[in-house]
Amino acid sequence: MVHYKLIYFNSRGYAETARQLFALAEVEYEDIRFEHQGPEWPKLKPNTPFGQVPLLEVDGKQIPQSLAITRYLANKFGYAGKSDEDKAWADAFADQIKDLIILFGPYHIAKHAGKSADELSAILKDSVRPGLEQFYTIIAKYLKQSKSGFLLDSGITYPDLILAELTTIIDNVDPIDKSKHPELFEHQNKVRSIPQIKKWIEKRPVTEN
Ligand code: GSH
Repeated sequence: MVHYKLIYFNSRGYAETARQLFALAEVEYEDIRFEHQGPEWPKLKPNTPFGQVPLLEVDGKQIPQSLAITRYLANKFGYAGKSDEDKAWADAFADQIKDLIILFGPYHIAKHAGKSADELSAILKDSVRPGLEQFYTIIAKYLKQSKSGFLLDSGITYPDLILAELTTIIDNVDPIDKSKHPELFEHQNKVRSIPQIKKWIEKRPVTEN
């Protein structure tokens, strides 16, 4: 049996989609977590390929970068898309969502720098929300026309997991207008009510992000 070890800080962050893929496929793995400021990270960092986590170990062989890890697991477990074209579209959705995460960069930097609530709201309003609205409109269009209720007609793929987790996080930071974008919530509920995902969400360690 393949031995998987997923190494990350004690948060959902960049490792959560990989964890959800293990849950969805009901594949066992070691969910190794440590605190950001703890003693483990400075020792591990020089022994990681890119000096960052998450890191996946497959029978001791290292794979870095969250999207590479996610795609690898999605391919292994059957959640990368059925045809080559579906795979390309799944990757395109994942990349589109990654662009959205980049959009939140200035907000995260300001938050970590301890900026006031007013300053954070101004950043959200001026530099995040316009891009966010554009993203919601595009994604909602694909969800509306999907035959499966997931991003692809052929059923769930790994970007559905990324999207559902992200809309949950964003909704906590900057509430999404439910009447304007009902598809995003329908999608989120659809993903989160898959029995394996529901079970994982109920049992996963509670962390801030
Ligand atoms: N593009 C990378 C990915 O998607 O895996 C980003 C990974 C990343 O930013 N990791 C952060 C990290 O390892 C934690 S969220 N920080 C510690 C450090 O750089 O020393």
